[in-house]
Amino acid sequence: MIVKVKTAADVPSSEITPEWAYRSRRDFIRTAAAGAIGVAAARFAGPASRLEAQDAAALAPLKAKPSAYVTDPKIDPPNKYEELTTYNNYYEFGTRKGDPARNAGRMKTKPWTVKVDGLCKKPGNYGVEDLIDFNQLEERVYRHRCVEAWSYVVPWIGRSLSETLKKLEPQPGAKYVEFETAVLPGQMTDLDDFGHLAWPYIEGLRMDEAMHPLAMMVVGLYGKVLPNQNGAPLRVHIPWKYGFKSGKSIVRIRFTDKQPANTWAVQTPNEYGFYANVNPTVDHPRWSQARENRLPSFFKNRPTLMFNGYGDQVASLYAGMDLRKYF
Ligand SMILES: Nc1nc2c(c(=O)[nH]1)N[C@H]1C(S)=C(S)[C@@H](COP(=O)(O)O)O[C@H]1N2
Ligand SMILES: [Mo]
Repeated sequence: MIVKVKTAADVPSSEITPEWAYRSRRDFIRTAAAGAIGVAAARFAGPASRLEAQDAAALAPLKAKPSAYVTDPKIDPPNKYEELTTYNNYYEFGTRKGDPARNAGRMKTKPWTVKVDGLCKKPGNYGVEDLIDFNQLEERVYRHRCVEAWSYVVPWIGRSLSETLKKLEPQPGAKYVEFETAVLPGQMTDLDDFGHLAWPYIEGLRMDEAMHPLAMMVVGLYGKVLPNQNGAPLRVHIPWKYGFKSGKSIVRIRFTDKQPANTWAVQTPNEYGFYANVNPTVDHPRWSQARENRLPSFFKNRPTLMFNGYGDQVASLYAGMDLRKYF
């Protein structure tokens, strides 16, 4: 079969789009081409043969109640599904923003086991549906702010993380909770390609942060099961913190009395910390955090909000702390 892929010269100027949209579309075309000529691609191009996007149409619908956790649609309308699922950070599947969408299709998320251990009364191995009640799901629209200064607005489906943690009965000595995320050789395409991060990806929260009602355990997006590139089958989202605090595809929850060694802070301690609260007054050593670009724009078209706009709810968690120090 011959696939005609448009070249730049074929594209009328009316179709000129922002770089990221263009790139994700090009990624899509490449994926489609790899599928159509899969046999030939596998024979001639090693890396191309592993490209495998997930079929979004096949994702099961999820029922969720509306909730009070919403953004003002005039100021923060939800981003399009396509934007949220083709511009991602999930380094286990590659470091370019289009890589996770292109590569994560092979990840098997059923069955899935989450190991629970450490300072709690209910350690053990849990399935996703043991950890979160699928009859009680809520839709929550949250702003998501990456430390890289891009942001988008996401209609997640899930529950407060506290609901899950309460079931596990943390002991009084548990001061922190650590999340370990999946490492799946043969299913994740870039475990070897990226020499900088030591897998597994680890993140953590202080227990009072984790129990805050805004902290969310997420299983869905836009009325459907989470796409793999967004962290299926379950991930957390902590909307007042930089995105790297929100680990994807969680396989272990560990309660501990010591501050977890989170991956990015271990990797680059002069650039990333444990708390990582969104803060426009504390710049990254290599860029300003004063403004952000709300996708699909690539202009820094918005001021960054303290605690990503959730300060009224969460600032009291940090009373007495020097927020400039605990970035
Ligand atoms: N396992 C894992 N979790 C991860 C990451 C990652 O690379 N691996 N990236 C983090 C970063 S930097 C961000 S901004 C968010 C991105 O989530 P999204 O792609 O759903 O927007 O996931 C976070 N969780
Ligand atoms: Mo991020």
